[in-house]
Amino acid sequence: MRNKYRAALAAALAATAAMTTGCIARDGNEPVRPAGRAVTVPGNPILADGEYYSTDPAPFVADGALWILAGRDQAPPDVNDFIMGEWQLLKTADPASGKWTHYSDIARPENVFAWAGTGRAYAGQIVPGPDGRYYFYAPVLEKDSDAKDRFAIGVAVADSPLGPWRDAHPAGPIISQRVPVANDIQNIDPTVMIDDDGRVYIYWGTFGQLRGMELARDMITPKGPERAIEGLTGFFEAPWIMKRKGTYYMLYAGNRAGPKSDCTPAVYHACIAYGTAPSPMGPWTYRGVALGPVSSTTSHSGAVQFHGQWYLAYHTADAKGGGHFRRSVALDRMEWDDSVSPPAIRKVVPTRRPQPPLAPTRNIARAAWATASNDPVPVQYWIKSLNDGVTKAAPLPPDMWGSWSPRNPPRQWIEYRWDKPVTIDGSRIWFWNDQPAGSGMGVAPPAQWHLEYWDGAGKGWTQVAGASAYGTAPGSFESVSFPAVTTRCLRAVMNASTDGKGYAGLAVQEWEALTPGERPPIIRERSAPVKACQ
Ligand code: FUB
Repeated sequence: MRNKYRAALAAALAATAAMTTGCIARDGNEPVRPAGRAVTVPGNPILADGEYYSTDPAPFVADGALWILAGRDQAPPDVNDFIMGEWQLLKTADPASGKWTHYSDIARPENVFAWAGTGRAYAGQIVPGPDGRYYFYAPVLEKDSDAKDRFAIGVAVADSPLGPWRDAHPAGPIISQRVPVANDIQNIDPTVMIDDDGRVYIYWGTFGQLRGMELARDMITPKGPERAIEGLTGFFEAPWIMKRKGTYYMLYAGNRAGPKSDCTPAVYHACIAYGTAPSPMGPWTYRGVALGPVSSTTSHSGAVQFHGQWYLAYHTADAKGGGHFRRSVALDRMEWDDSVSPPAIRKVVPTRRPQPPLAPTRNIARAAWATASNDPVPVQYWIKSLNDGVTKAAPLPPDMWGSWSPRNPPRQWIEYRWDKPVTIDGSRIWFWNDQPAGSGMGVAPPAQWHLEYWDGAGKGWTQVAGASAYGTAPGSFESVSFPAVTTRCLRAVMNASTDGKGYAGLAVQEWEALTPGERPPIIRERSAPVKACQ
């Protein structure tokens, strides 16, 4: 009886330890595996309530189920940093059922690798090995290293995706700035493929640098040589290797940006692009875009075939309280166009769980086409964020319209155009700054601003009459009201801050145009510009 009680107590303590510290093997005992919690989800993101953010998905199939390895974003809402202490798993027997099991904290860098520090549990991948075990390729920070960049890739092994994960190469990372050869890149985002002939290949990299190398068949030992992979246009990071019908495919986060780019309008954002090759080491040919930019600045994907259907797992900022550093995993179907050679990936259509109806509003900006005096807007900014309805405590440049350039002019304007005349009697604007008022450099609040509308009766651009004060404080909405005007085009004209020697740039996170009464919101995703007022 006493022994039974002891055993139960030991099991309970072990289970608590596993839930709080990740899954650790205990010599001679049954492995302790984290308990999952069932979640039923009506759509993307999979975990949406903001309790757990999940990021950098890497899907795989094991034990008849579809699994997704994910990191965990833990940054507070106003912190722009990858604070990521652990990895987690999501598992489903059928993605269409919406029934998932969520295993949090399946591993932490410092628990698996004696040579790793805490945090920075970046994008890894679990690969079922030929020996029936699972291999986990994990980018972590080395605790003690004289390398300029301490990111390194370790390999862990386990009998189950749930662990316990043990370092498969306790001597240290298999890839770093020091091993197997010296390199000067950031060694993260590993992706691994076992080819049909049993040979194993690993690819990794970020900031435009992609490397590839053969591993020994033990899934662990670098065989080399380490090669720079070329030909994947706009490669930024997040490679994902796979093979279908004899062709090698590389999905990746691409950031070739510009108003005419097929990838992304803003350089901070990314699309998921892909290329193909006839052999694991190339030559690689760029083929197009598999997924357009998502709501988070980073994009990271993995594809998998499960019960005959291909799926793309990716992350977004769409969960409750989500953001660029509070991302959440989504899963959608991925289809192939087999009428071309090599078969092409059809652009994935992202889906979302049903959203609550938006509250009635006076703001009609979301139905307008936005343009600006500095068109084409510099690629770090995004004109469409002016009227996307989103303001953030710690925005990144593509969360705003901006005008900063090495030589800023004294005046800029932003403009809304509607298809038909609208009646407006107020406006709210949210300025952003990194320099104080009166500065002649960086981005500062405007010295003054005012609203002008297009007078179709012949006066052209006309300042609104009888406006209340135009506030210029950054970081919250400044409101202005005026007797109603009816127009098709509205401008906010801003005089740049100056120190008498130069002019600062200007930036606006959100700009609203208000009608006299509330109405159901009209949101238009416009792909073509609305005609100018003239
Ligand atoms: O999550 C940290 C980093 O953000 C990943 O390693 C990149 O791929 C990007 O998603």
